[in-house]
Order: sequence, then C-alpha cells, then structure tokens
Amino acid sequence: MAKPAVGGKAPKPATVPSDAKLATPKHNREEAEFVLHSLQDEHEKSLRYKATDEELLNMYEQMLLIRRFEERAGQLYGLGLIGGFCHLYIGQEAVAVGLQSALTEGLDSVITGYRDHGHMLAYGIDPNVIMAELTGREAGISKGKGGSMHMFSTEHRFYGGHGIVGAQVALGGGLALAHQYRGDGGLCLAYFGDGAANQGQVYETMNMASLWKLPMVFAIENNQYAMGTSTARSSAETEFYRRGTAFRVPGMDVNGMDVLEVRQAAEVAFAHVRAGKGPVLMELNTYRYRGHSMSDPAKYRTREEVQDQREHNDPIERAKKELLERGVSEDALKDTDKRIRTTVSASADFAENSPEPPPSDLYTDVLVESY
Ligand SMILES: Cc1ncc(C[n+]2csc(CCOP(=O)(O)OP(=O)(O)O)c2C)c(N)n1
Ligand SMILES: [Mg+2]
Repeated sequence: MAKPAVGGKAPKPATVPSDAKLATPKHNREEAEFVLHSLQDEHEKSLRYKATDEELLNMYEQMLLIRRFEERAGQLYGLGLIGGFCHLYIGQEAVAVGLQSALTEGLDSVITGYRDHGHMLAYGIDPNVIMAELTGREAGISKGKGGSMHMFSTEHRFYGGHGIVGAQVALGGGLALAHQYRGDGGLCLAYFGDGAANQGQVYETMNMASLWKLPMVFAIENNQYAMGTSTARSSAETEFYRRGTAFRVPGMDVNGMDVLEVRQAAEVAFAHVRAGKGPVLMELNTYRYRGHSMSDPAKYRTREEVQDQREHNDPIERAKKELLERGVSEDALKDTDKRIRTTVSASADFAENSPEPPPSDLYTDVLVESY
C-alpha cells in the first residue's frame, strides 16, 4: 500500500485515470459558447416587449410613482424627517419596473441592496408604509426600525433591503435553493450594483447556482458608479454581462433606460430559468441622476454628463413619448401625474402623522427567541 503523502494528501497516481478530461474537445467548447450567447442572441432578435397601451401606461405610472416618491423622500430628508442613510433610485426606474412586471408576485422572490425603495414600489407595496419606514414610524413596513436600507415584505416575498454590498446575492442564492427544494416553480431575482459585481461572494454564489441549476436571475444594475468611482476606474471587465462566462451562466446586455427592452429581456431570461436551465446574468445599463446617497454632492462627474442622460435617455420621458405617439392624450397623462402626486403627498402626510415606535420596542424583534 502506498504511504500517505505528507499533509494527508493522496499520492499522485502514476497514470492519469481514463475518465480524466485532458482537454476540452473543440465541439464542446463551441457548444458552451453557444449556450453563453444564446439568450443574448434571442434578445437581439426581438429587443422590445410588445406591450398593449394599457400595459405601457401601467409601467409608465409605476415609474412615475417611483420618481415622485423619491423626489419627496429627498425633500423629507432635507427637512430632517428622514435620518441616516437614504439612497434614491431616480433614473433607474425602468429596471425594477421592467423586470418585476414580468414576475409572478407572491411566488417569485426579490432581494436587493440598500437602494430599495423603487423595488418595493414596483412590487405594488403601499407607498404609505414605505414612507413611514423611511421616517422611522411604527406604521413602517419594518416597524420603523429598518429605515431606508432595510425594508422587507415577506408577504410579497420581498427579502430586503441590505446594507452590505453584495451580501444580498449570496442570500438570493439561498432563496433560489428554497424555490428549487420546494419545487414551487418560483425564481429569485437578485439585484446588485456594478460595484457589488466585484465582490467575491457574488462569484461563489454564481458557481453554486450554475452547478445546481438554481432558479436565479443575477441582475446587475450598472448605474456607472459605485459611490464616487466610475466603472472604468474600478473594473477590469466593464462588460458585466460577460462575467458569468467562467461559470457557464449566460449573460444578457440590456438597455436599462428603456422599460420595454428590460421587460422583453426579462421574458427571455425568466423563461430560461423557469425551464430548469439554471441561472442567468443580466446587465441592466442605467444611470443614477442623484448622488450615491443624500450626503453625496457628486463632484466626481460633470453636471453636463447628468444633464445629457436626463435629456436624451430618461426612461419616463421615453415611455411618455411612446404613449403620446400611440394616441394617449396629453390630458390623460397629466391626470396620471396629478393622481400620483396626490398618492405621494398622502404617503408623506401619513408618515408625518404616524407615531414613532415606543422606546420599549428597542427590545422587540432583535432576537428570534428571548434569552
Ligand atoms: C462590504 C461593503 N463594502 C463597502 C461598503 C460601502 N459601500 C456602500 S455602497 C458602496 C458602493 C456600491 O456601489 P454599487 O454596487 O455600484 O451600487 P449603487 O450604489 O451604484 O447602486 C460601497 C462601497 C459596504 N456597504 N459594504
Ligand atoms: Mg453602481
């Protein structure tokens, strides 16, 4: 019997076992490449979702609700009614709305980082309880103790709201595993940023998700910056959709400023995942108009750069223009805007008039059991 090698390592066999893969035959390599490009090819064949007028109007309304809600949150922050961290989603609305409009609410699960208000609103969660959470009120969706970054609604299968960059991706892997284990047919949509895309745990998750064919969508919201650092300064590979290649996860390169393109890409990606073919990586190219958080004066970019995006690439203006071209009247759109402003004002009033949690609540919901 061979002597065990030092350190408990098995001795090297004299000959290579016959099933060892000495080299990947070329045809296999081509097949792997085909799989990696297949969804992008499908996406490019038909870029935009063919929405009915009603569907597009719905998406427009949701995006506008997010925009107006975030503008109001920014004001409340300025007034000192919102404390702590607050990251606004202005500019990125088409991503959450386009993707989540293709999900099955109550079945699929969603998880994201700290820039989470828009994702909650896109899931139809009541603006009142979101604003109450931002202002630290008892009526808030996390009872006023989570704030901007830590909002949950297990009823909607919305699992936060996470402050640790990239951590939500690994948790999303767990949610996807739960869907697979239960065989419920659901999938997990895990959002993260371009900065988070450089975190190690993202790739550990990608490896396991691909190996186990988990029903998971890795959605990179590439808003071009991680705090004050542009993607070009932080990332060796700025084509983020390619980053699944090493794990055989097909990627998709999507215009995240066009809600119909996002929606169509979602249809392709979700069908692939639901068919049991494993995870997909989507890069949603977008832009945030405001600073990283409310305390960021955004001096790392020019005003002209932001203005250019607002003027030529705004997702809400794009949808509005399309609705008008389809014959929806200017008056109908004005009414929509008015209705949304009323909803948002009501949410701010609701929040301001709600009580804060009592001091005794400091000790509740901290541990699962009492010790
Ligand atoms: C592990 C960890 N490192 C650093 C931070 C500090 N931090 C908070 S947000 C952020 C930038 C993340 O950028 P990105 O992933 O692009 O998301 P975006 O803010 O653009 O939505 C950093 C470095 C953190 N919260 N967690
Ligand atoms: Mg970013």
